[in-house]
Amino acid sequence: GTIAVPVSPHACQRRTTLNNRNRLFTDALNILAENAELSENEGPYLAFTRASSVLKSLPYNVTKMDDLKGIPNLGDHSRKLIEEILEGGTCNEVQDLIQNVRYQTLKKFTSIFGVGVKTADKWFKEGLRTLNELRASTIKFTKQQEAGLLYYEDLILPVTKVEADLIKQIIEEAVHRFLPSAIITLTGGFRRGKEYGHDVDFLITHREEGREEGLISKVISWMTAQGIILYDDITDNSYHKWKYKESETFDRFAKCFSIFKLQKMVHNLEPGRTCSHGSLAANETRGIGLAGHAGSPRHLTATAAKDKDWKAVRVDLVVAPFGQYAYALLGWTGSRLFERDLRRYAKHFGHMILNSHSLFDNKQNTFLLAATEEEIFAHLGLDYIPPQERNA
Ligand code: DCP
Ligand code: MG
Repeated sequence: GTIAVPVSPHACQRRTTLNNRNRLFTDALNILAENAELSENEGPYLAFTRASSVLKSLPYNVTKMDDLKGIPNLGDHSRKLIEEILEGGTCNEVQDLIQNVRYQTLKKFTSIFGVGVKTADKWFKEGLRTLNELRASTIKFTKQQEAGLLYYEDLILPVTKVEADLIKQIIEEAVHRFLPSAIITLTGGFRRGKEYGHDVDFLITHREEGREEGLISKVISWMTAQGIILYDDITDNSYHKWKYKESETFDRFAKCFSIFKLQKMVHNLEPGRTCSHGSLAANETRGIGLAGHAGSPRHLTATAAKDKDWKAVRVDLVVAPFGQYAYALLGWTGSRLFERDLRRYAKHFGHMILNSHSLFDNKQNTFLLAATEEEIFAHLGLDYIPPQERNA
């Protein structure tokens, strides 16, 4: 008979492509994970996320409980869910959740740029249920939330790979104006081969370390003058203030969370908005008018926003010094669980601290340098996993 290769309990030791053969189960588990996250139950959130992830990595469709023999990361709750779906096609707990008003409302509120679980929960407890109720309320929004509400309808649309590549060209043009040989890399889900994303993530560096300093504000200023930027929030590099032993969720690179104003291409019009509706020419005329007034979209009403010729897209720009580039690239490529398990693996099996800046070896009391992702995996004693197989 064949020798079964054991499935690792660590996402960073599994090859997970986008070809998920167990979507029926992973979709259900993701809903339970999401609900746990919205209730700030970290334990169940991780358990359901890990259960979903291990099923994504399997090279076969699960058709019977026996197919799960020896598969790690599946607790009683997750196994019960799989069994119920195998028997009847659905899971009651998931069906109930989808109908649950708290789940629906928190999911909607946290889909607003700048709104986290705590804020969403607070608004829910105050009796708020819809975006229009939020908009009509006396809530004091942050600048980020204001932008999130203003561009909400665009920002919930998936961003396509074509749009991501277009944004890359725009950023390249802007960056190269100030730093001609800067390197711009598409990271996040698109680097893992995804066709759609919720945003577009970029990493910027330059071979001569130090040349990248101050770049981000120049680039954003120039693009703002071009009318390309609808919102920006720049954070300066604060790595020098960091004690590397602090475990932090966020890195300390110079970065900008932004919203781009992306001109729609004619072939990019959504279905239903064809020439036969007779409004294409009118739209385009109006579109050109709008594009010329970069400052005014903030005051667009929901009605005026419907026929515009541009789309608001969330873009994250991160600038890394060249010596930290490989770590930044690994840290920003994801997936989130892959990153989490890389760090956990480094800590428990290598006695090392991994983050998006560096790898510190506690045994040798030294930083391990790396010019490529391959070298980082080697430092960790892991087989190299390419981005397309990090979709854990
Ligand atoms: N990241 C992380 N931990 C976080 C946030 C981000 O490790 N708390 C890393 C891994 C992500 C990458 O940054 O893959 C980009 O974050 P996104 O939220 O944009 O995630 P993706 O690009 O993977 O998904 P999406 O397609 O939804 O944008
Ligand atoms: Mg992304």
